[in-house]
Amino acid sequence: MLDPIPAEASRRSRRSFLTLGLLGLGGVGGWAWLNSRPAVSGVPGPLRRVLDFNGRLNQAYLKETRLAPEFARSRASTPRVNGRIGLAPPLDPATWRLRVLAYGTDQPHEFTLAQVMALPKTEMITEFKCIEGWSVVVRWAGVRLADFLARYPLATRSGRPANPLSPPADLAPYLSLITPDAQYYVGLDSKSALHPQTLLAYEMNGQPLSNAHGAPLRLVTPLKYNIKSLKRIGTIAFADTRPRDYWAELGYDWDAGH
Ligand SMILES: Nc1nc2c(c(=O)[nH]1)N[C@H]1C(S)=C(S)[C@@H](COP(=O)(O)O)O[C@H]1N2
Ligand SMILES: [Mo]
Repeated sequence: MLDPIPAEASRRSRRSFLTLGLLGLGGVGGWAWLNSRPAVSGVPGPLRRVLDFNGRLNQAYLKETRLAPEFARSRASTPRVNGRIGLAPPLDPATWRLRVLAYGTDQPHEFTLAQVMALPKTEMITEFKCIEGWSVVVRWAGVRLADFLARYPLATRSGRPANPLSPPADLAPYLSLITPDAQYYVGLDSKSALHPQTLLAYEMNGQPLSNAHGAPLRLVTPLKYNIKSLKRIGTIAFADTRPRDYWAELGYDWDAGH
């Protein structure tokens, strides 16, 4: 392993300070506020009930976690294109599928973009931070990974909807994301994967994602450096041990939190 990047140390103290402030915001009020974000209507009743149930569980969970700060819409701008690993092959959105391998069985399930977009839409305006030292506020829209895994229960051995309170033996401890060509790959712990600000994003600043920014679907997780926000998702899989991670293999912190 290489030494930790020097900038990491100075961010630590700022992080504990922010955490204190956000604990106050991040409780039930934070959840209610997050839930008041625009969501698509027309979600079938039973599905909405599953998601509401999941939301109530998340509410309890959120008391013990933190939210990344959100910003005014006027602060949002478009980040530079950074990192093109895994984006080289041409991609036809019409034939693209999100492949998800069910935990425990590795049985593949395929989803069209329309199926993903049929789930409740979540918007967030968060800071997008690169380990190179720049950061930009971006308005993202997509589907919470937690909502996806509540509707399509592929992250648990039992086949029950995944939520942060799922018994540890039932819920996969790790999740892996891989580009269709397998050139870029990222590992996430389940707590981060099910965090309410972890999105399967399909819009940046009100526009469909461009190819260079990760069309048709990318991850966004504002609690982590951007190295975890994989563009152009091909496959999601689950694992019992830390999955391979492109930048961790080059010496960066596997968690990459900030
Ligand atoms: N597939 C893929 N995703 C990726 C990368 C990459 O090289 N390939 N780079 C990461 C890094 S380091 C950054 S800073 C962001 C940049 O996202 P953007 O191009 O949308 O600004 O994407 C992340 N996701
Ligand atoms: Mo980055």
